[in-house]
Amino acid sequence: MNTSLDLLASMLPEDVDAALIISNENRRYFTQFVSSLGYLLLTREEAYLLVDFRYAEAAGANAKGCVVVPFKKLSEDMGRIITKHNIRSVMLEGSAFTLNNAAETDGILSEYGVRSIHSDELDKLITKLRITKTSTEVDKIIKAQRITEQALTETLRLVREGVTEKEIALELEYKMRRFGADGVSFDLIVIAGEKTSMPHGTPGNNKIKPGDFITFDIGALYEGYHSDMTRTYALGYVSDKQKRVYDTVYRAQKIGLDAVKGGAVCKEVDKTVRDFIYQAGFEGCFGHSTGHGVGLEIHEQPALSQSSDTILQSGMVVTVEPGIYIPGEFGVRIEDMAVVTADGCMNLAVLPKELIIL
Ligand SMILES: [Mn+2]
Repeated sequence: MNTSLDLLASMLPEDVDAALIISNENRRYFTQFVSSLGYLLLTREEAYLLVDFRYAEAAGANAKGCVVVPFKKLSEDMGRIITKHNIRSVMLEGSAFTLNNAAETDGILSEYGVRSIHSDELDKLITKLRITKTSTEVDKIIKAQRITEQALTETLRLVREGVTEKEIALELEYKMRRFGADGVSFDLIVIAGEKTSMPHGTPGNNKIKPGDFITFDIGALYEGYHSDMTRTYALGYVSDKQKRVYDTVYRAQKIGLDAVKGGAVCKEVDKTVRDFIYQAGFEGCFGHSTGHGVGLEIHEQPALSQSSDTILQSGMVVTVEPGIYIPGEFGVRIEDMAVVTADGCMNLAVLPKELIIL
């Protein structure tokens, strides 16, 4: 087994013999192998990756730390492992099993007299590992971020009156792939004008016009790792109100980054940012969390939310992304990703955040 699998095996509760992991992200996290289907069965002695014919050859060559078992009939191949290791109880990855998956798996396990445990306990153990990143993981996130910034920088040259949100979003996605991305981290958000008051608006065919804010909430995917960044630009000119809102978000975002450090409580970071925005006169205009973890998933632990008691530790990667949204008028959000260190954080974004009027 490799380090992460060994660690997880050592964390299994005493009365549990094995863990069954089926989510694509977690199979990838533990074995480095990418597939759209597979079963990672972890015992204290050995880890097995069961895959079907489509992945048998590639898994045999590339999966790390586990024995690859190509299966024809899942119940028989899983049964052999259960018998070999005398498995009596298996913890399921609660968040990944649908009701149908669980019923099928329970059927197989019960054939062999194995108790299946449905809970979020295994998910919590895995989160404990994934919540802090290794330097290899951080390097991939940084690479994804650099690609995002390079693509945005080049795409900004095309932003002018009359260009549509969809055209810009398409160009960005193309450039990300040109610069080495494996894909986008999520459907890119490029929205302009009144639509910027919708935090997760989708690009449309409306044309950009002078006086618009244009919000880019974008990220590239690199070797499974995501990046996440938001910048808000203006075209032509801005009103005093736009300027005031931008300046408030800009300062709130800086306050948020200053609050991110090892030992800080997530909800306290959120409160610091939220209080600043509310006291500046924008209570009710910031309805989402201050930030979230980023890694193999675009939104993962920890959450910089009003309810999270999680304590930040070195190696966590979080976004800081306050915004102010005024329905019918406009919105502004600024977002960076940062790696938590013992006494602060290292910002992974290098693009400027001062208001830029294109
Ligand atoms: Mn984000």
